Amino acid sequence: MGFTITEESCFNRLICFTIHIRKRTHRCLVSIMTENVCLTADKIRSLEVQGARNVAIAAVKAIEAMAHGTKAKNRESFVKELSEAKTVLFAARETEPLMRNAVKWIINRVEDSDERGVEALGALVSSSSRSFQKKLEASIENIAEIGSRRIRDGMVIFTHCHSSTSSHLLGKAREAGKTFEVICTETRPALQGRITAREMVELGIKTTMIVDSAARSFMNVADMVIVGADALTSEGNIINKIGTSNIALLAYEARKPFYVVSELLKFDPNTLCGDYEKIEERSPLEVWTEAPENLIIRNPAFDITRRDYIHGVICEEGVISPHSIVEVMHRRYPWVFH
Ligand code: RUB
Repeated sequence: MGFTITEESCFNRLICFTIHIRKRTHRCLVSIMTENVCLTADKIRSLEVQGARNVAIAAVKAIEAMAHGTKAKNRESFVKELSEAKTVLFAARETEPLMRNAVKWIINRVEDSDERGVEALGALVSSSSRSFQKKLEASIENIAEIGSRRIRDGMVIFTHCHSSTSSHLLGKAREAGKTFEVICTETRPALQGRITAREMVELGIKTTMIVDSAARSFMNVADMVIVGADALTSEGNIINKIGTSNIALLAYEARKPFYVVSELLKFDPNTLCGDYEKIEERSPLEVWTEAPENLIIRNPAFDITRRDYIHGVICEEGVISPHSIVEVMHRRYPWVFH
């Protein structure tokens, strides 16, 4: 099921180390700023930067900083630097297509340009990174605007983990003067539910936090479930924090609508070619630091919720059926398929 965190960080360190060695051998070929990329990758891996959107933004900012401080002497070495940064960032977390799409988009713009000068290419990376961030900003506003219309006074909204997109939507509904309550899970093992709980309380929303295993007991009092997403697949399934699929089943059993709020760029085009989205498996130490020897602990970070349990995907195109994701992607972001 992919790397454990220990193997994964070793893998990342190995890449950074390889870059470092190459840097010493071919002085000036690789910029010192690549270390900044390694630092960002570390923050992403350790969850200091958490949630698909924040991960993608941190990655494009790291690429931008690298391009800004590049010591590359020509186009070829600049492109090579970008490609090395991409490898380091992609390895930081496996289940993050938004980050992959964002970085690929920037690199494609460089590769497609006729510019030869490193300075001009650096400027192109900067403008691309900023324009990507602006697009993300516009998307989250759009999603919040659309999604908040589904929230009515007196509703109880159930949510899981921490999604900046869901929180923004709930904040928007609150801003519109709607009165509703939130139930959030604590989200073992990394407890991201506490981030959601804090945000909701700060927004003045009546909030109840429950342990993950209490989800079924509280589903009956909920009116609607809203969760974020890390990945959207070609079959219309969604991948989000471990436990999301259990909650979707509970919502189905209790006949409560289950909505996913997500930028469309979380779509993984490789799923169309038959690949499965990889599910990151994290360190067992996140689950139990002093576990008995020989105990096997599994700690997958995400799970797959089948489209059959998803009422709708609230995205920048509106509230869409999970079945139509590929079609909408073709229309809105054709470059993802290239
Ligand atoms: C976070 C998580 C979030 C999605 C969407 O997991 O599963 O629901 O990433 O977040 P982790 P956003 O804490 O392991 O990164 O809406 O902010 O993109």
